[in-house]
Amino acid sequence: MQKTKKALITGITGQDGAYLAELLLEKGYDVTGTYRRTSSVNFWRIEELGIATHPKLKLVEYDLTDLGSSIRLMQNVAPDEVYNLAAQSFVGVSFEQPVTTAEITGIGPVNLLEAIRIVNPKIRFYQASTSEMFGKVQAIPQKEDTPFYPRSPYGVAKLYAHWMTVNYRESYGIFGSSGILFNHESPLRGREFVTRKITDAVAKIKLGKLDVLELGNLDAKRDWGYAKEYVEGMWRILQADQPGTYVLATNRTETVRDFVTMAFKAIDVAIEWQGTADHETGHCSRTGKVLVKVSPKFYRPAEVELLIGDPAKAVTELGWKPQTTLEQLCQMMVEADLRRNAAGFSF
Ligand code: NDP
Ligand code: GDR
Repeated sequence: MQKTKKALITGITGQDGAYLAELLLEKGYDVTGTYRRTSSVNFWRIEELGIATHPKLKLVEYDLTDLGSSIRLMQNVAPDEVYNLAAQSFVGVSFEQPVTTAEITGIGPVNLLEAIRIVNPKIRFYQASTSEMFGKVQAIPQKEDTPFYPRSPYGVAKLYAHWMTVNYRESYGIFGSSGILFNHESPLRGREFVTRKITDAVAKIKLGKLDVLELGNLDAKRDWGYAKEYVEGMWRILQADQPGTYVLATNRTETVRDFVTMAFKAIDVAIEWQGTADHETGHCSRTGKVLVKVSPKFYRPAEVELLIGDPAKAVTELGWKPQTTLEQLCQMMVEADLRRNAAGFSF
């Protein structure tokens, strides 16, 4: 009989952690998920997925910045696979808190790598790398061998963790793999990120709970996929025969403005755009009412203007393929936010 596999997921309270836990439980894994000690712990995502009290899911308190507890965690859980999803993951905040971001997002993963090296170098390790490492892009589309040029403290911190994963693979033979994941969204996305901010606002506008949606740079282009499919890619990355680096992306890019238009279309409102830069506004084509406004307070000190990823390596080597279109994803997010806002849900 095959032994039950044990997985450790850091950051189970986040979007990807919740979906990955759901996937691994479906696959029969014993899953340990870590959450941070805070004044009010937030399990809304795993509760919404209906897995919070699953008998094969164990939740443990842990902070990625603590080496000692990383070692004890590895000893106590004795996992076969570790998925490091924990991070200070919001690019905007990383400009205001660069040191904290470096400690959590950059050095944090090294605590886990050290713990693996000390406790059991056979443990497989997944690092959540990011398209933000490409930053000011050096090639279109971006692939595994495209040179990096991060444009935020978050991107720089992630690049350090990415190279440390490669370094532990080459120095100690640890099965350390990196997924360079492009933006992936879902109804479980945090409301600070632009897609969910938009779909939540569109739902509130529809329900008469908000007048105007204020956004920053509407020209930024992103390659947006569906988070549930991306966590499946993470799992495939750790099932490969050899450790490596893989891009997961859709190979389609759209502007923030396009996503706004798409989200309003999901509630049958056509948006007309007027003005430029700081003065651009989006109007309802039927009533003329201003529904979207640019507010420079959401601009970043340095911006990543264009991301589009080529997932060919993951498609060929892992059999991974994105399926959900951006229109379907956007519709799904707007519908979820309409349901939640109608029910007074506040996350
Ligand atoms: P979220 O921001 O939704 O989740 C981040 C998780 O990390 C949360 O559970 C958070 O806990 C936890 N965390 C933060 N700081 C610490 C710490 N010091 N110790 C332990 N845990 C901590 O991110 P996503 O789920 O969207 O992303 C998952 C990972 O993938 C992140 O590393 C992100 O940077 C990376 N990534 C994400 C992409 C995306 O498009 N979603 C694309 C590429 C990479 P708490 O709930 O307490 O804040
Ligand atoms: P990103 O995601 O920075 O790509 O990082 P985010 O959704 O925050 O921004 C995407 C683009 O939209 C522009 N934008 C705004 N962004 C936010 N949050 N709020 C606004 O009001 C707004 N207006 C315009 C941004 O300037 C940017 O260009 C996400 C995170 O999940 C990272 O952890 C992950 O590594 C990358 O995706 C890939």
